[in-house]
Amino acid sequence: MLPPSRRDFVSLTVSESGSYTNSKQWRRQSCWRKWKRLSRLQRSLILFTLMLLLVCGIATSPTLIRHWRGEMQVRCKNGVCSICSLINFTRKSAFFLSKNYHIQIWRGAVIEEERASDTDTKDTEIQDDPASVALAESRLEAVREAFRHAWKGYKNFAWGHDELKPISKSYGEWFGLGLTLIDALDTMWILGLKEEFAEARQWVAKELSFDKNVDVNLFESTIRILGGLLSTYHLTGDSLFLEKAKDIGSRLMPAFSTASKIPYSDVNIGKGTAHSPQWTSDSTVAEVTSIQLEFRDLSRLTGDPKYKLAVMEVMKRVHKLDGKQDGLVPMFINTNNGLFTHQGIYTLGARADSYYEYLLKQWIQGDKTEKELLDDYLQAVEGVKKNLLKKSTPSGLTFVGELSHGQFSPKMDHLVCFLPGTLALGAHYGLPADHMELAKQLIETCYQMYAQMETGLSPEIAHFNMHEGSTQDVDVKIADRHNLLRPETVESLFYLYRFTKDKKYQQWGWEILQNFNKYTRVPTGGYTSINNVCDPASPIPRDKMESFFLGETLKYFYLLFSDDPNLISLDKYVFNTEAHPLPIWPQAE
Ligand code: DMJ
Repeated sequence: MLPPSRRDFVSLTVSESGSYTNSKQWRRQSCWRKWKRLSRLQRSLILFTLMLLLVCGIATSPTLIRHWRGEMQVRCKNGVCSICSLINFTRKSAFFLSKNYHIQIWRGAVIEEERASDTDTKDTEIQDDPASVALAESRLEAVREAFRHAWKGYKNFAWGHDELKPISKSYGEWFGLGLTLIDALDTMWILGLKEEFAEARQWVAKELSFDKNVDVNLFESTIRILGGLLSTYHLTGDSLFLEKAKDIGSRLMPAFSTASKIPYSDVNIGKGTAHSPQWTSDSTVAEVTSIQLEFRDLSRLTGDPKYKLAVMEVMKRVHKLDGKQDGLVPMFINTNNGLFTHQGIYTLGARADSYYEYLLKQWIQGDKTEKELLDDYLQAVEGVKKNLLKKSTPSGLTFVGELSHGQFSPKMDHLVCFLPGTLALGAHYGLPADHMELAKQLIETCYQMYAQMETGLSPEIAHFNMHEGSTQDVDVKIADRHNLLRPETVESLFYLYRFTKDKKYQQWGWEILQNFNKYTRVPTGGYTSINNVCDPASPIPRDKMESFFLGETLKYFYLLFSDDPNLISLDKYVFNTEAHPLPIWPQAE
């Protein structure tokens, strides 16, 4: 074998007398003579064949096809940018062009300003060998196709209503505010589905009214409706969405009129009244602490501090409360006295999950200036490590269990699978490197929650085995076998892929998407949640497509399969807990 230095090139020797140039001229003349000797028919045939080859070559070039379809992307490598590899120019001029000539905004290929550090340059590299580009494009198209299929069902059977019931070809109403349509707006924008977006915008302009005598849940309507409208406004610059966001935002404010400043769970947006559920005066901790990104953004956009003040008061009070264990919070808080209730139970799943997510994300949104939020987040991660992390048998998967009055339970909700993504995001922002290591371990576990099921789809809740001799890591109780098309694992796969570029995360996501297509896709349009992930022969449809399937799950699939780090850059945007990207504030504010 040749030494490395001699392996990768061939040499060409040119004689001193210049005979190489002479022989080239001679060959050119002899070709011309041969050409002239051909009959007119022969020449026409050759020219026709060459033209045909040229046309076929252009038509099958993925780069040019994308160019014609308006999918221009600016690619930057070592300070040099190109649009579809056709034009080369510096990154600065790319930004200039984007501003002045409006080079693509569809497909969300938002062109970012030059970035500060050298290490960041690596992030802007795009894997652009033809095979990777073709694979990525086919997967992105598969997501667009899935969205169109879901949208077809929604449009035909549930247009303007909250949720599609794809099996009965009807709809379900929760707030009566077109929840799926609003949740899906920015997904359509990011996926480049122009026609669908235009139809939906028309509905928002003509039909959407918040002047309705209806009780809505503060948290759900904030993350899905307010969050969806705000992010669509940020992505499109269309003031229609800002006006609607202001309207719903101000109608939700009565929820904060409590003695404790801890908001009620329900608001009547027509009457301007708010209350707790009938059976309790408690609110859920995750709910009152996961509305902050949206209301803070609304204050920034309107210049009216009242929204931000209301939600930050909640954070201040929760920050000071007794009843936490190593930074972990209980699941309920009382709206009369502002104290935690049902103490002693700690989970990263339902009712507490997004409290942890929003500690980190508010700190990021505020450009890393709010120290209390960071302190609480760091303490909570330590609390998770100390109290809730264990390994399963036989594979040694790291999982996050629950604590109930000092007793550990190896129960993990699928909802907990937001955590690897959040930990990875924190590590990206300079938090301890072991957060990233933990993120990698946990995403493996979340993937296994899918891979170890007969359908390849995760149950709502998994119980991990810890006793010696167990032959499988995950047990699923009969009541926990359903799958609601939830996004958390895909969300975390997206973050892990963005930060590590490890292709296995895309591959895992691809398997999951195929299994959604296999077991939850309804032929007449839409996707349905199912009752039994353990039985491929009879997964049993539940006849409901949750709005977050379009708002979150498909959006995160798309972002996962995209190799463009500027497609909703994580240095510019922070996603709310319903996958609606909101801008990170510049330091000066
Ligand atoms: C979504 O509404 C949000 O992601 C929320 O934080 C948790 N539940 C659903 C998705 O599973």
